[in-house]
Amino acid sequence: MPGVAGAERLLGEVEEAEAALREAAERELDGEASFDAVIAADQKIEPRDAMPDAYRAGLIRQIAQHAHSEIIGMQPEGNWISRAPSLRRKAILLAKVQDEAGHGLYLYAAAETLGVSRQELDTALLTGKQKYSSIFNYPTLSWADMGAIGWLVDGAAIVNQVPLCRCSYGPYARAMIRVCKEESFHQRQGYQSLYVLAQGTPAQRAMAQDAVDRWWYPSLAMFGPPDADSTHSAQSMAWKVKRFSNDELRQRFVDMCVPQAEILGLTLPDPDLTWNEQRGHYDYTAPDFEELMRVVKGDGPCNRQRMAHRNRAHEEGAWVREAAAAYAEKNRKAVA
Ligand code: FAQ
Repeated sequence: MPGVAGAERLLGEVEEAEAALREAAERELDGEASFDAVIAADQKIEPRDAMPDAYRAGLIRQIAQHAHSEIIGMQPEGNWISRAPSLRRKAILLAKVQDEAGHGLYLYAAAETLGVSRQELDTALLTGKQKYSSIFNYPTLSWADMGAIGWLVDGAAIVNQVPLCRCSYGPYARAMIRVCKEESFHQRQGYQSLYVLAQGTPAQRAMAQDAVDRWWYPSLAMFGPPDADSTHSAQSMAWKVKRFSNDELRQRFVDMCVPQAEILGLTLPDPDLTWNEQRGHYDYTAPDFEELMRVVKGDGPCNRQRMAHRNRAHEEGAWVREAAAAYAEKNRKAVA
């Protein structure tokens, strides 16, 4: 498929990270290496290792937010499963949304290894104590949004997450390998879907362009505040959780999208997007970070709707959790 060279490169990076993880697991550090020595040696911290409280708390914050994003992120696309234009597109979208649920579950499991329970994490999401990504507070207005989300939102997600495959906490890094492989498929299906619309009737083309116009800046904002305003970056990079800054990753994403948009024959909604020979990167207009902060604080177009839906789904699922707990208890007694 045309236009996915950037995505191919990212998938290559995931495979290299996977090989590095295997290699790290085989190497042994002398005796009981301290936390700092493990980090300095680019080894992985595992659940039973000693770690500073702030490292543990910071990881719980990030992994939980990431898990919640995957779960809330099912809503904007789930909205279109019943209206997909063909059986094939419906099956693809169903599979994608199920993948997001799976990602949420691997990530909750990774967070649990840090000593927090699934119930605590659920409660933190449902009460708004913990956040989820700003991007899922925007509405999906047309079928073309499914293509734009796959291309831009999953595209931004993998640019941000491929470096996390090399993060210093073993369970998070391992979860990210699988997540990134699946996100890569998501990105391609979105791109392909948008490509078909862009080659279609004038109305389909206009719908594709409108979707790109609406999703571009929220996707740029996904990378977080500019480096100067990022509260966690410095510590997170010192601990090798984050490997690149918010602005570095945002730039990488812009550089990847411009040639892909050209192949689609669609424009990105930024008249100032120009190649800067000196920097070797595209110059671009930054997203509105005040809007990002408003959305993060709960005042985006769909925050209330997303939270109400999640709370309702949780209440309606109570009987499933009770049945699963009763079944587990029955099995436990049978074994005892
Ligand atoms: N939305 O100091 P920094 C996906 C908060 S998954 C909401 O720079 P950090 C898959 C941040 O938490 C998408 N909040 O923070 C999919 C902090 O607040 P706090 C999710 C944001 O952690 C696709 C404050 O601002 N991905 O898309 C956002 O160093 C399609 C200061 O920020 C991840 O979670 C935001 N955009 O860097 C599913 C990846 N940006 O907690 C369905 C893992 C910043 O102090 C369909 N996370 N904040 O109150 C990360 O890489 C990092 O946490 C960042 C933020 C880069 C998001």
